[in-house]
Formats: sequence, structure tokens, C-alpha cells
Amino acid sequence: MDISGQNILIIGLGKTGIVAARFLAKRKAKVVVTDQKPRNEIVDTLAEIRNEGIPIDIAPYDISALHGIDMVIPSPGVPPHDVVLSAAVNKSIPVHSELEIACRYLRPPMVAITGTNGKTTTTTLTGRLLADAGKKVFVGGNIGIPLIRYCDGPQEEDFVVVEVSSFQLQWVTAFHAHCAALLNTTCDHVNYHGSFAAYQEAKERIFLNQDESDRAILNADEGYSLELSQRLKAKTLFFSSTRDVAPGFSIRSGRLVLSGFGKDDEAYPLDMIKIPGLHNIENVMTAILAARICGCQPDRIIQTVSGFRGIAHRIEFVEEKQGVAYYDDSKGTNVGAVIRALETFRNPVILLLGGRDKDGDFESLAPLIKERVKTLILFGEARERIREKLEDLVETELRPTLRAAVAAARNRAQKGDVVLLSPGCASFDEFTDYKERGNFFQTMVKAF
Ligand code: UMA
Repeated sequence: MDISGQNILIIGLGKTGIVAARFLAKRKAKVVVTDQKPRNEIVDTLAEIRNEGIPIDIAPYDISALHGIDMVIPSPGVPPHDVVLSAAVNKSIPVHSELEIACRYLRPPMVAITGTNGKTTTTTLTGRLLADAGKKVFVGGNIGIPLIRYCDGPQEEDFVVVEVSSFQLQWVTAFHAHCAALLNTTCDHVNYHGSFAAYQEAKERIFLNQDESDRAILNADEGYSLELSQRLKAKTLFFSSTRDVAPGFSIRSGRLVLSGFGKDDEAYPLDMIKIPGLHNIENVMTAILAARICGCQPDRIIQTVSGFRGIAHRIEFVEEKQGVAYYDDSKGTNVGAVIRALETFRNPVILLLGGRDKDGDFESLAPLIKERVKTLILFGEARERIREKLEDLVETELRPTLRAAVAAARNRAQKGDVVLLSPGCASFDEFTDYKERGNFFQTMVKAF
């Protein structure tokens, strides 16, 4: 891709925008940035790049920013209906995500992982499996370091393992993963994509440009994925936590069994998995499939999985205080994640739900709440809306902030209970991100 001399507008100057601006300007593109933040904040953010002698202009956050522009790169968080982005589409200016540009420069084969939930756990574990097997690997994407930053370096790794979000897949055309996995698709980010169908369509692009020499990994327990597999060119491997599948992974008599991969079935002990919940068994199955596709051997895989303790803020055990176990699932920012978290516990749960609403389908939580939740504590901006959706199911309290919600949970909790922060909402009404929210929760609990 020749970008030299092209006028490129980057919308949004967060993690992605900054590295994309640096990458493109270094390749002699004329880079302009725009961001909805005040101009002085943009100038401060750009100072470091400008100090490197890289010239970057700033445009106002309106359609005048598109004047003379050849290509637009929206940051992942910029929705398609954004004023500047939608005007670019209307004017037929090519729009590419950072991921798309990165793919045009990427050399090592890519393992790409998406899904509504479990992406970060699966990506992290896949990276560890490959590294422990002696392969040189870069792990990045939505999990942290944008892929374009990696493409700015020597690219000496054997594989890149990339967590990709539906936002990043929204604007791709040449994206190509040697191995692509779709863990699950439940309702999320509808306020961004416009509809659930549009969200599914974005997720499906993870299989774009794959051919018979590539591999797709799909969830055989989702009818949608089975239907999708009919449309893919790549050889598909499945995983299922409910029935036997081949080629792929199933649970049989306390073991994970991989059938149809090599000549013989491969068995892995189920008790090697130390992270809780059926959903984590699915995440592990996916990571092992990706690792086997990349040439890792079963013995080494068992060792790595046995030592894997999960990731922060994902149904993370915080502490037990007076017989009450506190869990931080701050990364559970959608209803699907809350369902997975609730399914993990058998003890009575005091559930802290709330934050900034993403048009979540809270009604679908009703059966599990009736079955497992003792007290529901709704907090933050979304509290009234969630109450309307989940009225009179169980004892419910409303609190304006997470701090007040945690205090209320502490008052209610009795020996044997679980207090679970699984907010099902974004954190931005009170915090900069889910990590800050999770750390806040953990600090409060530890200080009891
Ligand atoms: N901005 C605008 N207009 C908008 C929206 C944002 O100007 O309409 C500006 C903001 O003022 C800010 C910048 O854009 O200055 C932020 O851009 P961004 O929201 O795209 O965030 P980045 O810092 O670039 O981080 C992104 C991902 N963020 C989102 O997708 C929202 C990070 O995923 C990712 O780690 C990072 O790129 C590196 O790849 C976070 C996330 O929440 C963890 N992801 C979602 C999820 O996992 O559910 C998809």
C-alpha cells in the first residue's frame, strides 16, 4: 500500500490514533488529526510526536476536516454514525481501520480472536501457549498494543496473536488471518453498530480473505456459527461444551477430547483448567485449537494451561471477608458477560450491576437473577433503566455510585454469600475504563 503523499485524516487521538499517526507520517503521508476533545488537549497529546520532528496537523471536529482528504482512519471507539465519519462515507472517501492498514504491512502469520466475551482470556492464553512452546510471538490488538505499532518494528516474530473487536473489524477489506476464532456472539455494542445484525456482520469479517489453507474456529453450540461455517472457505474446527463435535473439541468423561485433528483423538485432563466457569473451558478449547494449528504439542500445552490463572478483572477473586467472597468482574461490560459470571456461582449472589448503559438487553438476565441472585444492587447512570427491565424479581436497591453500591452490598452480605461486581455496562460514567473501576472495587473491599 503506497501511502506516501496521501492526505490522511485520523479521527480520535487515543492509543490507536497516536500510533497510527506516527506510523503514517513516518511513511510520508500528510497526516491530519481530529478529536472531539478540546484543542489544547489534542496539542498536548501530539507534543511528543511533533517533538520527534513528525509534522501533524489538527483539524476541527466537523465535516470541514474532510477537505482535500484521500483516506480516513477512525479510531475504534468512533461509531459509524459519528458526524465526521458518516460524512466521509457519504463523500465516498475510503475509510480503513488501523487494523486494516496494519494488515497491509504485516509479515508474520496472524492468529485473530474475536467474540462478545472471552477474547482477552483466550488471546492471553494463546500467546502464552505459543511462547511456552518456544515460538516468538507478539500479542496485541484490542487487548492493548495496536497492531500497527508492531508493524513499525522489525517484525521478527513467528506469529502475531491479535484480539480484535467488532469496532476494529468494521472497516477492513484486506484483513487476513491464518487462524481466526469467533468465540461467541451475544448482544453487545448495539448503540455503536446500529443493530445486532450489523454487529454480527462486523464480527464475521474476522474470516475475510481466508482460503482452504487457513483455519477457522467456531462455537458449535451457537446455531448462528453453524450456519456461518457453511459460508467459510477455511477448514473449520469446532468446540462445544454440550455435545460431541468433529473436527474439534468436546467434553467427554471428565476430559477434553480433540477429534479429527490428527490421526488419533487427543485427550486433555479437565482439571488442568484452573479458571472458573464453563465459558472458560470454551476459551481454553479455543486457545488449544489455535496453538495446535500453530504447531504446539499437547504435553507442553497441558503444562501451560495448568499454570494459567486468568486475567485481571475477569471474575477475579478479590478476598474473603467474614465468610463473604468478593469477585471483581469489572471487565463484564455486557449482559452476556454477566450471564457467564452468574453461571459460575452456586452460592447466593449479591450482584452489583450498573454504570453507563450500552443498550443492553437486561431482560434476558431475569431467569438467572431469579435462580442465583439474592440481592440486586443497581448503580450509576443506568440504574433506573435496569430497574425498569428487572422490576420485582428479587430484593433490589438503587445507589448513585459504585462506592455507595459496594457499601450497600457489604451491609447486606452474610456468611456464605458471594458479592459480585459484574456491571454489564461501560464504566465511563464514573471511571476512565473498566480497569480503574475494578481497581476501585478491589481497593474498597481490601480496606473493609
Ligand atoms: N473520540 C472521538 N470521537 C468519538 C469517539 C472517540 O474523537 O466518537 C476520541 C476520544 O476523545 C479519544 C480517542 O478518540 O481521544 C479514543 O479513541 P478510542 O475510543 O478508539 O480508544 P483507543 O485509546 O484508541 O483504544 C482503542 C480501543 N478502544 C475502544 O475500542 C473503545 C481499546 O479497547 C484498545 O485496547 C486500543 O484501541 C488498542 O487497540 C478497549 C475497549 O473498550 C479496551 N474495547 C472494546 C471492548 O473490548 O469491548 C471494543
